[in-house]
Amino acid sequence: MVYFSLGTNLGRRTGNLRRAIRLIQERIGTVVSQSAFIDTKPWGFESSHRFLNACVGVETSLSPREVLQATQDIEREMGRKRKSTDGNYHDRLIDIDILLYDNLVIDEPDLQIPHPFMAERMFVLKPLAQIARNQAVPGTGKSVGEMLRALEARS
Ligand code: PH2
Ligand code: MG
Ligand code: MG
Repeated sequence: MVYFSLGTNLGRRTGNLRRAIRLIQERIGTVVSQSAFIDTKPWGFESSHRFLNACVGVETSLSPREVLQATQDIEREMGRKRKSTDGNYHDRLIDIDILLYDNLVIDEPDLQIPHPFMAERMFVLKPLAQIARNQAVPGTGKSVGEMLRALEARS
C-alpha cells in the first residue's frame, strides 16, 4: 500500500487532481481511498496562487522506485516544468509525493519514505488523516492522527 500527497496551484486545479488520480489508477495500481480536495494557502513560499491538495491510498505491485518513476512520468506528461531541486518551491500544475509505502523506511538522495516534511505540513496530514488516521508512520512512533494532533497543538 502506498499513500500519495497531490498538490496543484496552477490551471484548472480540480481537473489536474482528477487527471493525476486517473493516471495513478492506470499505471500504479488500484486507488482504494481518496480524501476530499482541500483548498490551502502556499506553504514555504510566497505565491498568489492557492493550492488544491488531496491524498490517495493505492494498492500497488510496483516497487518504491518504480512508483517514483511513474509519478515523475505523470508529472512531466501533465506539463510540470520546474522541480524544486534547489530547495525553493515553485508554482506547479501537479506535484505527486510519496508519503508512505507499507512500513518501509527509505533514505536515499532522491527517494525518502516516509516523506521527510509530512509532520510539518497541515496540507498533507489533514487529508491523509481522512483516509489513514490509524496508519503508523514508521520511524516516528506515531500514527497519522497523532502526528496531525501534534502539529495542531504547535500551530
Ligand atoms: N507543496 C510544496 C510547498 N508548499 N503548499 C501547499 N499549500 N500545498 C502544497 O502541495 C505545497 C505547498 C512542495 O511540494
Ligand atoms: Mg511536494
Ligand atoms: Mg514533489
